[in-house]
Amino acid sequence: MDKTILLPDIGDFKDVEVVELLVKPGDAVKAGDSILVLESEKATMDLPCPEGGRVKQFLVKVGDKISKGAPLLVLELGVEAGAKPLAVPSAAPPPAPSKPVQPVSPAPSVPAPAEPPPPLSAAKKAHASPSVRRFARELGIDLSYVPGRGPHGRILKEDVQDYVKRYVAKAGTATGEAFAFPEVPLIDFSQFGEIAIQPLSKIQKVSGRNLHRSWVTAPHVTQHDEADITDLEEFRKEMIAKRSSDGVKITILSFFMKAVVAALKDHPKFNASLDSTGENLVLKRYFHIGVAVDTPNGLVVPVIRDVNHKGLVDLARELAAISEKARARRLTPHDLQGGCFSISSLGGIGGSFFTPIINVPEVAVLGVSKAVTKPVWKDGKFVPRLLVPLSLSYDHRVIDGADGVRFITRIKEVLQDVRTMLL
Ligand code: CAO
Repeated sequence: MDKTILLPDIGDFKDVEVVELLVKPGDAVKAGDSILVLESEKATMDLPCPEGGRVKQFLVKVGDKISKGAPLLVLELGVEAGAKPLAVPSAAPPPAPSKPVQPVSPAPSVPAPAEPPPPLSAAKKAHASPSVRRFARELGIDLSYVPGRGPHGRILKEDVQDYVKRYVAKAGTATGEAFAFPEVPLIDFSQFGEIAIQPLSKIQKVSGRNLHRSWVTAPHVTQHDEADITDLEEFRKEMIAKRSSDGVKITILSFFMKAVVAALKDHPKFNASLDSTGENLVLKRYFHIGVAVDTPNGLVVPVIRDVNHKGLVDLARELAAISEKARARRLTPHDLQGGCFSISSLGGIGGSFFTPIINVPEVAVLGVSKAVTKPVWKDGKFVPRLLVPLSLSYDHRVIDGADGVRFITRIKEVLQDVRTMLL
């Protein structure tokens, strides 16, 4: 026998909005099960079904405004709750919500939640207070997706918040929770001992954001090698002695800049950036090299322009001037823009090999560590040679491993015999 369920007297309310249907045609319900949610200006309420049976047809839909006595649904009486749902005739009005509501919709590329949507009938098991339902609705969350951790599986506000947090973490990755960025735990370090809080400098905050962006957007590969700079150092010292009256000391870094330009000319893909679509390379015909400078306030990367047109002495002069300007915090935006490739030299400090981080949108960076004299097998015997460790990081989206090796080999070739710079 069929019975039409009407909206009972729910107090002093008229034109109350139907905001959610909690069951669908074919579902079996028992007396007291919530069948829909109403929302007035003052409150949100679940409406219980007065009798048990199987839902045959809804006579209202989400968005309808209804008052006492309005027909809500047709119920087939005498069907036990828990009975298998019937196939819904195609003529029946579509169940609502017919599609899971996407919890957040920042961009079309955001992947769907990793777990498959639960069956809609789970919605009626989504026990939650009206205030939690309203909270979920404000966020656009379908509660049937949210696991409840309250008594008897009731969904709490914290469950909805946790769900959103997990979704947002997951949204950044197509591979699901296992590879989502794990949250950094909040730890009160003072529980372990004395602490002091030191705010980061403005430069540290800005460079930290840039480094993080580079690290997570560009898949880095770092290729290491050593270049024999024994002859280069001899030549440099000779030049310094000859030009002592200039007051300019030719630095090793000037040679590295020239060697990098020679390699960029031979391998134009390294003097490029991906365009905003990620589908094209923007090849640059100019040669502006960024140099990482360590300042008391943090790391900055001023740019030396047109390195291809400048000699070693000019480069050394410009390098000294720009690093002094950086340390005096007098760099202008122009000084920091337009770089094609960066060099990070820690050679004056020490260490051997490291992973420099690409200054995105550039596609590669050269790290230089401290040159050390080592025994090298040459012409049938070991000879002492000055070897400088080189670490080339490149963006693997743009550069293949073979190109990476060719590029570092060309740099090495130039450093080992500066005459090849002219080739
Ligand atoms: N191997 C051995 N010695 C080296 C060397 C190398 N690779 N590079 C430099 N040196 C020597 C120099 O010849 C100089 O020695 P002398 O005074 O006896 O001639 C001494 O080390 C100091 O050099 P420097 O580092 O002051 O000068 P530079 O021209 O080589 O570098 C600059 C200039 C601005 C790059 C450097 O001062 C600097 O700030 N380096 C740090 C960059 C940095 O922090 N990078 C890390 C980025 S990731 O966090």
